[in-house]
Amino acid sequence: MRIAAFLRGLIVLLAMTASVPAFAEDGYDLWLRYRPVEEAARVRYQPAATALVSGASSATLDAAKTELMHGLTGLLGSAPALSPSVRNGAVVFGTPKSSPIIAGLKLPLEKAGDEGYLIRSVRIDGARATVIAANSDIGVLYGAFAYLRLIQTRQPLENLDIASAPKVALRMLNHWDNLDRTVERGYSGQSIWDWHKLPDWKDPRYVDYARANASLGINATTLNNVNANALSLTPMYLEKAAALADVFRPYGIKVYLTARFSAPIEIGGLKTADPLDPAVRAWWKAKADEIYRYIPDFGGFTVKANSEGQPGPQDYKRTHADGANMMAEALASHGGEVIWRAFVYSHEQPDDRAKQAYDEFVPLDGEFASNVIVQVKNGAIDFQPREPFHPLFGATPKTPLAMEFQITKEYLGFATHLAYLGSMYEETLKADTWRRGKGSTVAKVIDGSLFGHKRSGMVGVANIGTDRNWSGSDFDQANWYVFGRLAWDPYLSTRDIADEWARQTFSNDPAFLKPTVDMMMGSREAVVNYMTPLGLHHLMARSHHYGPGPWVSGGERADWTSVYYHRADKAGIGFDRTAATGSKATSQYAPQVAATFEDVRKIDEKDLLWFHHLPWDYRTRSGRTLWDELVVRYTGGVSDVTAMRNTWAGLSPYVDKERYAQIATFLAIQEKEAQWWRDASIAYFQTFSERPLPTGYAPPPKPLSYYEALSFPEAPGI
Ligand code: GCW
Repeated sequence: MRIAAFLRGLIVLLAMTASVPAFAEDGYDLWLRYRPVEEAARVRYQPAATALVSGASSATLDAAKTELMHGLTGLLGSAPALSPSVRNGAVVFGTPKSSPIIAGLKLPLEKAGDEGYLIRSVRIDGARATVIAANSDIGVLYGAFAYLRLIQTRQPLENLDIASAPKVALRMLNHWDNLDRTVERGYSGQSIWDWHKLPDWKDPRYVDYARANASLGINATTLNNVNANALSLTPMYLEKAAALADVFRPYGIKVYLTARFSAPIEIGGLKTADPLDPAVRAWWKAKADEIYRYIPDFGGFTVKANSEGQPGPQDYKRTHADGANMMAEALASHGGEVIWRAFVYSHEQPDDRAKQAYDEFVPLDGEFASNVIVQVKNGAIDFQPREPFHPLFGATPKTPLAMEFQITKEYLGFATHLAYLGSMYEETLKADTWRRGKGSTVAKVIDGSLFGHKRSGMVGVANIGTDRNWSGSDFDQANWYVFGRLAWDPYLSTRDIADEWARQTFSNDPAFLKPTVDMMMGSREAVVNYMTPLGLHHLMARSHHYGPGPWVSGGERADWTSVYYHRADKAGIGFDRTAATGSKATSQYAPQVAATFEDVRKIDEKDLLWFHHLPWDYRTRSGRTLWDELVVRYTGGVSDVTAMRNTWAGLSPYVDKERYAQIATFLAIQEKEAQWWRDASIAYFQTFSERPLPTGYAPPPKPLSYYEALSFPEAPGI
């Protein structure tokens, strides 16, 4: 996407008269394609954007200027003039400090906050102009992207009066990237961080990564895997991380690193990592001081401790608060913070895994230092296609929380299945915790408003890799996009975001948009149905998690098997988590929520078997037995994918050949794998239900033993 290359491409494009879709695209440009608008739009837009008027410069304001220049040139077919003064069609951008013109306008910039922006149509000395104004340089850059989005999505450029400021302070990606460039649960190639060649070779891709994130307002990135390697805190790697931080700084993105709890032993030569040991505390303090010498605006540490074999404070009989506070103290004088993950559970603990994080963290509420944020996965197990919201949301009034969503599709079909995660994110954000009465939504916990926290966060486990299209598939780019947009404003409609994304990524043609957005909005529910309908969860194959494995049992830990979760037997299926007869996980929710989850007559059937073990003949609301309903849902999930394929087949006129073809093929893979999930799951559960399939529903074509024997030792992402 470098400018020269882009302009060359543009000339070629303009020289030819064929329609845009005929040109192959490889997805590299993401939603920042800036392809020429159609003639009618050009005539409408061009008079509003003939010149760029900037003021004093800075690295960030220069990035805004470059983006506006690049974007407007691409969209409108000619470069805007760089003008020192305002004339008709001027786009004036800056802060009151950088631009005397903006200072003179006395705009209501309080609406923009520290990071937001205003975009307004104004008259300056009689000339019609547009201002992109902010209190900070980064706000101007965000405003520049928002302005270009208006054109890319064909919004009017007249009478603009837009004010936007992020609702969530920390908007962060977590890369589960290892120093050897493998990516845990990554399905889009290798890590984009070329550690070996850093710090000298700074891949131009890093700039495009920063641009894409800044276009959404993402302002932080944890570069490395939470299953951490202490080496990343050694000088050699700090120098490399510093090089990345230098690239990202103009784009408002702060670098964070994961901190391995046992680092004082592994790279510090100490005998212990006990957080209350003075030598350990001194080591972390010195380490923090050292990091800030490399990266003066270092964000802080992201920590996974005492979870899935990672070291942590409990190894020394200390609490998570002891561990987090030790690191927080080391970072505090530099303005850094600790993002401490609540994804903790142990197989030595006999209680329901879904309850463990709540039991661990609720008693610690009030004990965390003020620069600690606790990061909580959307649900209590692990990024399943559907989970009820995590009971920790709203349960720790004194502790600011960050939402952790998974963007990479570990449990939703890797890179090939089309699953727009917007609907899943929205479902969690809109869930009502009832912790301060009706309307205490998860979104209000996450933006800090429910309990008045200034800092809180939204974190996404990235799906970015070296694949030319960044995310493994074109539609997976939408998941990065929707994550970022929701981090900025968790109240946005994810249908609107899908529409916005599809316009920028493919086409503004209504004949393309309606079916595409409908397909995206239904796609996650299709996955839920062909993998884990009715509240079932954790049914995937062992270890690599590719494909169905409801039969997974035995092995080193019960909580890594499927039978632990579905509990199917001759009597029925589902995990009894009720207070009356089960694990009592329902009691971890506010009484109003608990009462709904507890009662089979009140619970939404989407969560039925998450909380209840029910007989195969239990009557679901459709009137069908539970067994029949299960088969109907599994089968419906597959037919939904068939329908998606058909939809896509009708959209070839609107999409360039290369992207069209890959998506079509991926949908075919998805259909095949959906069928596999359905058949294998039905074959397996039928051994318990001992019932025939409802009339008209085809039996699995192969015996259960066939599905059980399938093996994929080299599946990606481990
Ligand atoms: O989802 C599970 C994954 C692990 C991951 C872990 C976590 C980074 O299977 O690969 O480890 O969650 O979130 O820590």
